[in-house]
Amino acid sequence: MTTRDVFIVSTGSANLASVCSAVERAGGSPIITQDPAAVDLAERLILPGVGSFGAAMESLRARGLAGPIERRIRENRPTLGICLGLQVLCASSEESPGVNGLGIVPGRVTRLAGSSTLPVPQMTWNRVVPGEVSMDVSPGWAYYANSFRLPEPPEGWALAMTDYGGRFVAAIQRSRVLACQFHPELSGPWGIDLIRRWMSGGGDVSALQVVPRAMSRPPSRVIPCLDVKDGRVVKGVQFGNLRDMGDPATLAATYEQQGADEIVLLDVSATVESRGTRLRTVRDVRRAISIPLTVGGGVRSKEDAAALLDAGADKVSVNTAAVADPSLIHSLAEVFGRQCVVVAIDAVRGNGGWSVVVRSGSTQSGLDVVRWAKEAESRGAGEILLTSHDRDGTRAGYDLELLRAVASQVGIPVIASGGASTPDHLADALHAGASAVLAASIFHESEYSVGQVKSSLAERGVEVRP
Ligand code: 0VR
Repeated sequence: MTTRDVFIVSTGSANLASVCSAVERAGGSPIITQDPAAVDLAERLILPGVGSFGAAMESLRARGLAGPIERRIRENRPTLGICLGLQVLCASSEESPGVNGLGIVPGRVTRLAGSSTLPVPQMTWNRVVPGEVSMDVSPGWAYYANSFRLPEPPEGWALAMTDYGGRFVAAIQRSRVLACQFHPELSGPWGIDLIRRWMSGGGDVSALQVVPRAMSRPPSRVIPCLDVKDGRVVKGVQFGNLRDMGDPATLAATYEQQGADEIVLLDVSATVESRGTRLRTVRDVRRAISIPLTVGGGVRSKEDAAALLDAGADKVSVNTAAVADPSLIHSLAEVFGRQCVVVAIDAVRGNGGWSVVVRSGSTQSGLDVVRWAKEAESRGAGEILLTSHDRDGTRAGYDLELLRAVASQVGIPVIASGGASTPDHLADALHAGASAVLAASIFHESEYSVGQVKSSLAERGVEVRP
């Protein structure tokens, strides 16, 4: 075992490729395992987790992993829990009544309250503020994807807090055991540095005496979209006349450096044969960035989703297949957790409202957009990616009435898409109720960098991650 090995518990449905990529960027050698002996002996262990509390605990117990994990944590051996990996250390969770957690941290995980301005799941960046006792977590911005959290800090642990309609535990640390509710592997360089400090035995991070600023509305996210056809980024107008715009991994890395909060990769290749190309593209983009990656286009089943998550996606987007079989939404949310499931809806105006089009805008579904968005939420969607087909690529701005109509009816984040060409367009969409703004042309044509757009948004009173 070299001193750079980091063992990662395979929980079956976690975003393992993202965790492996982050460990490599932090200078470690990731090794995925579900062997109880390896979990027992590992010098360093990461326990990632997406999905439900009950399913995770059932899986850990069924595979004989709960005991070795509990033992090494009680011995304070280097262990990093991520998201659900923090929650399973607790006694229980509202998410899965009757299921016992590992019980190392007293306390019950409860559901985020949310509000009209704070959608649940929390799918955005938020401030992390360490407490008085020094720990590997420094003050900064972290990416969250959670509907549940530990509200009360446990005794005897160093502590960092976040506020999302009320304070909750962002991270806890005791000796070399660190557990984060946020995703350090998706929190850019700040998150990689945190993983590096944890791997090396801790760094000199100054503790802070402040409490997190109360958050009444999460920062808005700016999300560049890479429409990819046969391994190349393309761009068209109303989904047609596609032009080559460059290499996906190169563009994604550029956008992350400019301050992008997430990347959406949309496979618009027509043929099924291109699915292999798609996985290679996802792996290349995953290796190039350490912010959340959503992949869509042609996702028709749990197997398609699992392949994309294994290749490096953190979320999958379903569009045509969900209209054809709405039960797909629930089955994806059940296996991967709703924070992994984005329902993409392409809308065209008509008859005083909007109707859903599928197959890249070529086919009318007969569904009303607002009703379909509400049904998608009720079936387990974590987010809605709402594209105006009429506005796509036209640079005429988002369809603001469409955004207001949907965002006022659902409690999950709505991502605006289609038509942006100026920072004002993005500000208008966010003021219309979108939680995030997706754009392609404005960035691919290099008229504005992501950083310039975010600066303009801040000047217009929109809270963004700096
Ligand atoms: P912009 O208006 O350039 O910001 O476009 C944003 C967004 O609408 C597009 O990136 C994307 O949703 C367009 N979608 C599809 C497609 C493009 C080509 C072929 C198919 C599709 O099926 O969504």
